[in-house]
Amino acid sequence: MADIRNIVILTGAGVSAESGIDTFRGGGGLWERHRVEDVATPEAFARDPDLVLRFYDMRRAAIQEKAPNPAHAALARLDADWAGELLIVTQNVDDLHERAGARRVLHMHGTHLNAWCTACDVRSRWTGPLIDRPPCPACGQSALRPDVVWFGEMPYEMERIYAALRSADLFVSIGTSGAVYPAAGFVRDARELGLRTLELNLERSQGSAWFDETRLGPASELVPAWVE
Ligand code: BJW
Repeated sequence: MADIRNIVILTGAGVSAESGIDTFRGGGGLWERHRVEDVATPEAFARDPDLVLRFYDMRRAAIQEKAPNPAHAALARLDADWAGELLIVTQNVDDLHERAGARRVLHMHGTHLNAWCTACDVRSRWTGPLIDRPPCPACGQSALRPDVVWFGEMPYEMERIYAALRSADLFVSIGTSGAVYPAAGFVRDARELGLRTLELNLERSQGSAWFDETRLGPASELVPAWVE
């Protein structure tokens, strides 16, 4: 990495899989037990808010019992040691990057640890259940939803992500299937911008053909090996 100064790292569910958090697709993936369109769209929330809130309450509680794995730890070491620009863009709504010690983390699909009030638009730290319709700490109305990005909604901080890509030399994708846009398109954006591209994944993804290099294996092994 001698010629690399600035890095953008995209992470997906695969980086947290070995912490015991289910991925979304493939064997044992979340959507096999809950159809994505039943839980992860604004239309689903309007149609059956109890189902959606129960689903997210269950996942929020489960995530809080999990711990970072060696992949999160290695990225946190890289973040601490890297003198150039570095941005970990995670699609994950868990906080395992932060709990491992990483600081330069952007949650493009939101976070389980916030609730978003649809009445007053304020986001508050929220680690408990939402199914009982608790009042918003800011306005007192009972209109809280999980602060996550559903299909059809705009992912967060896209301008900041594209700005980081424009000034980076290396794009690394870790544990994501390349099935969901706009994140799935970052590798093509990176190539057009002239970045080097590296994929670390358990198996080939929908985007593998676009990377300069793909290394296959579990994130808990591949990420520390790449960072050291
Ligand atoms: C391991 C491992 C181990 C396992 N070690 N690896 C047609 C074409 C293009 C786009 C669209 C289209 N039709 C609709 C769209 C847009 C739509 C979309 O992409 N749909 C697709 C289904 C086609 N996207 C949107 O609506 C997005 N918004 C949007 O586009 O706004 C407009 C816009 C336009 C232009 C610019 C910007 C915006 C919003 C998408 C929101 C996604 N939300 C979710 C739910 C979040 C809340 C929650 O957690 O419930 O985000 S869906 C779900 O998928 C979640 C994830 O972040 C996301 C990605 O999943 P991820 O992380 O890749 O997980 P998996 O399970 O798919 O893959 C795991 C990988 O890990 C696998 O590859 C394994 O091999 C690997 N692995 N174990 C290493 N141990």
